[in-house]
Amino acid sequence: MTVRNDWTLAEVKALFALPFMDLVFMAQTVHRRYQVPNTVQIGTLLSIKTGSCPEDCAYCPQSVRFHTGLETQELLEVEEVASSARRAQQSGATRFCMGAAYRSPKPKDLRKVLAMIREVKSLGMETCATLGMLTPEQAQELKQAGLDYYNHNLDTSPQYYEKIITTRTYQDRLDTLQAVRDAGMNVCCGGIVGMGEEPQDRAELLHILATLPEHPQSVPINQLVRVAGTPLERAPALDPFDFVRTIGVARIVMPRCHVRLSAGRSEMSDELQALCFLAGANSIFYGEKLLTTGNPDTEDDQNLFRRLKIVAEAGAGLPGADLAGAGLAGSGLPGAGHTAGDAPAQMMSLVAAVGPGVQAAAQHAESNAATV
Ligand code: SAM
Ligand code: DTB
Ligand code: SF4
Repeated sequence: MTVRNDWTLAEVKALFALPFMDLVFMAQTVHRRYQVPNTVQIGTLLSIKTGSCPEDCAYCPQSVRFHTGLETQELLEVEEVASSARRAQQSGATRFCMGAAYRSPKPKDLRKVLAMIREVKSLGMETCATLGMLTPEQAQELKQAGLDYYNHNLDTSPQYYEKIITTRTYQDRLDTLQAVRDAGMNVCCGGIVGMGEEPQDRAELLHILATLPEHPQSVPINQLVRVAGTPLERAPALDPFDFVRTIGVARIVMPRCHVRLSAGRSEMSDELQALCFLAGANSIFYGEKLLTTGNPDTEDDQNLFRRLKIVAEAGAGLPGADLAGAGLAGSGLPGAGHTAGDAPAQMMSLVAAVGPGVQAAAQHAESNAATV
């Protein structure tokens, strides 16, 4: 099945303008064509360097410019990171993501991070890092050390971006994404919603992501965590249905990617999270902390997965994949080790049966495109 990366902005806006039920129905139908239903990828996050960041991202508790009362932490030692990854693996994680509050990594720090990546990789885990801007050479070094994914978000539309961050440009971000792609790493790139942006900004962000030379393999959709002391601490709350719409449109325009229901889950009800999964989210961070802010209790996530009969996805095709199903037993998360490509046949025929309805809705969306 071919995947489009020639979406027009009018088409993306038309998807946002669909009646909520039509959008969710279409998103779930696309989801069942391209993804394994009822399966969610589980990642674990560790902040390897916390706070004192020179950048001025208005949402971020780690900027040195805002007084958020955050306890800062220099770059951790390699052994501390390795033992944290081992603990995460014992509780079932197959992917380990290391986040650092850098504008871009300095050579000495990068050397240490490369050693961390080699250690985590040697455990047989998938590796992911987010370290700020990269040069092409740094991206190559990370790839050689065994980094599977690099997270670098566009955050919002180019126009709204200028109201949120002044210390680096949108083009800087696109250049880093290019360097990551050129080095052969998987791209993890998404944004934040609920920063006071307009619906148009959310459509533009998804349009840019869906028309990159290659779709990102992971697309985190973060709901702003409003941290006291940051300029966005009083941003108006987003209508939860608009959050779900953002997930749904991401699923439709980037059907093969993992859409991650990322920051903000602590403030969401189980029912809202279920709607996000229905709209095509199939990845979460598991563990009681994100980088510096809270995430749901692991017990709550285990219960949610059980109640929805969602299973944890194995690290498809990567070393350790065979262990993932068994390992997840330790986490308490149901883990059948499902991988893409084993969707039951009856599910596919259900999709075939609803196909014409989706095509009609798509045509409806396209004919609306001129008017929105
Ligand atoms: N410093 C690096 C960078 O900015 O690329 C890596 C770490 S940074 C904390 C990673 C991402 O976390 C940001 O791009 C942003 O999308 C997200 N993030 C930061 N603070 C957030 C908040 N308060 N709510 C939601 N997402 C947030
Ligand atoms: C992403 O898009 N979301 C994660 C991850 N990339 C590194 C981080 C969210 C951070 C939320 C605020 C905090 O905990 O500091
Ligand atoms: Fe620094 Fe990243 Fe936070 Fe921006 S988002 S202030 S670059 S840690």
